[in-house]
Amino acid sequence: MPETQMYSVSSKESRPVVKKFLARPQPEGFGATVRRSIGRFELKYFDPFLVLDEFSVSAPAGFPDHPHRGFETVTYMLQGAVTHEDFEGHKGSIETGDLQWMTAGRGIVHSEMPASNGTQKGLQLWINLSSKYKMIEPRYQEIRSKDVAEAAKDGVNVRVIAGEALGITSPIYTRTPTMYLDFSLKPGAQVRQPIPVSWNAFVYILEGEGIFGNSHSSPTTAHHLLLLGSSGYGLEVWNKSSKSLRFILVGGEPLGEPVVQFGPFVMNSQEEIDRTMEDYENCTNGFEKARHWKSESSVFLGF
Ligand code: FJE
Ligand code: FE
Repeated sequence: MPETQMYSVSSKESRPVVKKFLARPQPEGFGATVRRSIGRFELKYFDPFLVLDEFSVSAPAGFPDHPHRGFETVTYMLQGAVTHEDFEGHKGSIETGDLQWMTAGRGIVHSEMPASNGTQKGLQLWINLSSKYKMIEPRYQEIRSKDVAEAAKDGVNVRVIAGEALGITSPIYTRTPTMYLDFSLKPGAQVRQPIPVSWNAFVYILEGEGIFGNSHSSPTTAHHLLLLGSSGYGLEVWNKSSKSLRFILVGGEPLGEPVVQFGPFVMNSQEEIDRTMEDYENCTNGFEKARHWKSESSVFLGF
């Protein structure tokens, strides 16, 4: 058999799971809790992904006024609602199933606080921007739950946050090429999802237990992150349990650039970080409107 044909056979197989992490709860922000899987010590960066937090927050805790520069934050609500307010007057609440795709670019200062009583839960993913886009104008893309692209087939439901699945495409524009899929599989269901070659990809399990990559492997349960290897056409998943399985599958094109991070600032060099801290301190180069701004929730809570 010619070599190319042999490779095309193996490329029909699933990407393997090469690493598995359990994300344990840790304090973050002001009295909030996150299960951080990407962005912690053992996995500082999974190009182009900087942070994946499964957050849980109840009033009066939250994430009061803070800046961002050089990347995008994607907030996807799982339960309850979060109110965001930024220094340009952009304000609103995102509720269960809603999505906010924020391109911080050269600078955003905002607060993210619980919108109601009870526990608010969601996912926040930080996606790095390439050097040529780090200083672009900030931009929001927001989608209400009812407008999220969704498809169902043979016990599989997918919500397409970014990219394409089961013939459905998300309207979200991703500056860094990204796919973000929210899958629910009924007991006995199975799915095969292509992933672009050369992209990094991971799974984070939200509910239930699933078998990923190899049908003979042992099941993985909620709050685990699975890093996928680079061989194979995509991912194959089986729900052999008696409960439904929910997980996200996220993939992105690696940037292959140096990353220098200082908290919510992510640039390519220490020099750029130093300049960013000056810009934030002096309210320049994108942080002008931070000078006289405080979010209403921070004023209300006395921050
Ligand atoms: C933070 C910088 C930040 N995880 N999950 C430093 F941007 C944040 C921050 C968040 C955050 C917000 C939401 Cl809504 C959900 C998050 C980090 O705002 F906590 C620190 N310490
Ligand atoms: Fe933020």
